[in-house]
Amino acid sequence: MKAFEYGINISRLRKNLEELASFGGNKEGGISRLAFGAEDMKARAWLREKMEAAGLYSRIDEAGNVFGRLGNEGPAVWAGSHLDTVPNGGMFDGALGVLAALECLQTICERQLPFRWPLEVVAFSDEEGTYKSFFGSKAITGLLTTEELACARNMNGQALAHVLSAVGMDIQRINRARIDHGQIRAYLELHIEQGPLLESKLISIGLVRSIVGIVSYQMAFLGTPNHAGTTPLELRRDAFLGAAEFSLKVYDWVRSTTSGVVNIGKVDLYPGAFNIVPGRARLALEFRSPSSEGLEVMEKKILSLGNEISRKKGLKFSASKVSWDSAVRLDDTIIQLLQEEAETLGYDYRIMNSGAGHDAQIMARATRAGMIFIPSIGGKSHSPEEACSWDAVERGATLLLHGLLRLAREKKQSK
Ligand code: HGY
Ligand code: MN
Ligand code: MN
Repeated sequence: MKAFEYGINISRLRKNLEELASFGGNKEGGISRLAFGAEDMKARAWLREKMEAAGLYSRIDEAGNVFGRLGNEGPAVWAGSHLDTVPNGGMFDGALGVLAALECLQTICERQLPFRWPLEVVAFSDEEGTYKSFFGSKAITGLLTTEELACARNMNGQALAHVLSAVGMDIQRINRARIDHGQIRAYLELHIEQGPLLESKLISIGLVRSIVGIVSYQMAFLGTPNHAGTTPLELRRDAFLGAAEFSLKVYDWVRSTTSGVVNIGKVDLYPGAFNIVPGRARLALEFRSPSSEGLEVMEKKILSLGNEISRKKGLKFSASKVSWDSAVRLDDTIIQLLQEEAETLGYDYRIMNSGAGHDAQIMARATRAGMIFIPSIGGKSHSPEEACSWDAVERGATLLLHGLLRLAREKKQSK
């Protein structure tokens, strides 16, 4: 069969992406479809209907992951991503991987393209970490500990256990979502690049070799709240000034010394008034590195800067680890296979690393995992301005289809 006979239906995929964007869409053009919120739950129900209409068998597991299957029992080839977004995010991050996978299976089904192994679309829960990063893929692979589940909270302090029961789920049953790794033959994820590289080099496709490691911490500087008019500057123990000095020193050190990045994405001052010297400053901080050793070095230095600066300023410092996800290398045989398919299709490609986290980095611990990137316009993501061209979407989804068919037609055992 020639390459063009395998084409997906880009108008249908576009319509589905635009429809999904209405769940949680706001007036500024952004999307807030936070995990387990009302819009996320509506989107899951919508996806299940789409799956059934496409001729797939759909189900939802104990962790809220949504599946759509084509074919019978037995080890399956998976493709997907996530439906949840960051606050005020864009319409492609996650959604593209899920809906392109659905489009591929629908194409295979309606054109009756032959395959040996079943195929499965998956939409993982809470990839963005509203409560727990990679929650759904970790539940499936059995990587969530009871302790992690008990500690998982959102930025407002609401517990995961509480939100799950509000949507009819049960934290005690999450471990039932675990799937025997032998049941997953391989996993593919299509995603926007979320960075500037492909666009700047005019390259159509990225094939991912490794995914960055990510660590997040809640940190606090504690000082003394006091009157902002009467307390002399030199006698204050201002928690904000500790946090500010710490932030600048951490950024300088990371930039000058490491190959990683750091971000302080949320700062809360307490009590929070014009006329009160801040008694407490809370920071949500994450850092990333392409290597595990890099993460360890960064953790040590960042914590020691927190302690050093707080001591110097007469403050107290506390730090509590929220998550640690190591860097992973994706499967070389999958990269090779996608490379061959890209060449058949005449797509130019580049093998590259991902600075963003993805469910593929969790799935890589259970099966052969691979990722396809398409260019992000202006390199923007986690923002309402996130965009990519429909031609790029079509190329990415077509390559996904070709990759899935190769994997679903394999003769030999995968491992
Ligand atoms: O934060 C990340 O890298 C991903 O978008 N969840
Ligand atoms: Mn994201
Ligand atoms: Mn994503």
